[in-house]
Amino acid sequence: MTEEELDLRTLPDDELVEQMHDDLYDGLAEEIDDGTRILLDRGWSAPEVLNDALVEGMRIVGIDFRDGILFVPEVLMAANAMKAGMAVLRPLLAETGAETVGKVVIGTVKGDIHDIGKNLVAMMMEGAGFEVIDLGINTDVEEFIAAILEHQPDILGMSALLTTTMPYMKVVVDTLADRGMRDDYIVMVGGAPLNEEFGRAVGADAYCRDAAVAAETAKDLVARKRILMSEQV
Ligand code: B1M
Repeated sequence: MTEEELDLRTLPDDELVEQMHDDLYDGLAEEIDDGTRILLDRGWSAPEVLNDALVEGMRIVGIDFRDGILFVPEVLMAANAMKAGMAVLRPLLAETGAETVGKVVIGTVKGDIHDIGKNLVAMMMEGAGFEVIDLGINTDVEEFIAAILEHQPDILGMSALLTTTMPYMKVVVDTLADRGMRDDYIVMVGGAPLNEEFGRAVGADAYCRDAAVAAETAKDLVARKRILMSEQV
């Protein structure tokens, strides 16, 4: 049977998920949209579809990109397919009906155009009840600071996917400190090449390994900040 003839609905869950990994690899946005909807119809939760079908598929793409089997145009198509699935999941991940628990300004740092992970974090934070101001990619320190001054968020979130761009997070934190603003905001960082130690080294309040942890950590840190502030009054 050719790709065109394959009816995704006839596949059992495990084969459908495998097929979605292949479709992501091949950058087939429409198929990813279909597969995502089918799994949801079968009772899968949005985070399950996200992690098992989409993020896992993207992990496989990443390995072959690293090993020189896939190149930028193919990875862009895979990213585009991933976004098609995320567009279906977005309202479900954001659907809590919770009151706004705080405000987040988030962006991918200067020199870096990776935004899939950052978008997921933004979505999960929205789902956790935050108002999210997303500055997009390639964000420099002045853009971060202008947004902070304009929106007065509880949290500044920065994402980086390249070892060459992750040090820029320290530039942002240091600039905040130089301008006497560092203690006014919670700083959260994340991205595949980062770790706890790096988070501490750049002076962030938290490093988060994934979007779910980021949303939980954000809620926790904002709640703690509110308690501290109420004790100071
Ligand atoms: Co790029 N790329 N890429 N790429 N790319 C990586 C990162 C790489 C590891 C691939 C590899 O070699 N294996 C490698 C970096 C190597 C390194 O730095 N040591 C790499 C490279 C080298 C490059 C280029 C330099 C390639 C080139 O041009 N020669 C170039 C860089 C351009 C630039 O930024 N200036 C480049 C370009 C691209 C594309 C444009 C083709 C595309 C991006 C499309 C897009 O984002 N719109 C792309 C992609 C897709 C990838 C991989 C394959 C996948 C990244 C991804 O989306 N992962 C990636 C390989 C990999 O990481 N396995 C790779 C899925 C996503 C859900 O995970 O982003 O980690 P992630 O986000 C997670 C967590 O990290 C965390 O939560 C997210 C969700 O759970 N998280 C946070 C992220 N941000 C957070 C913030 C938080 C908290 C948690 O708080 C605020």
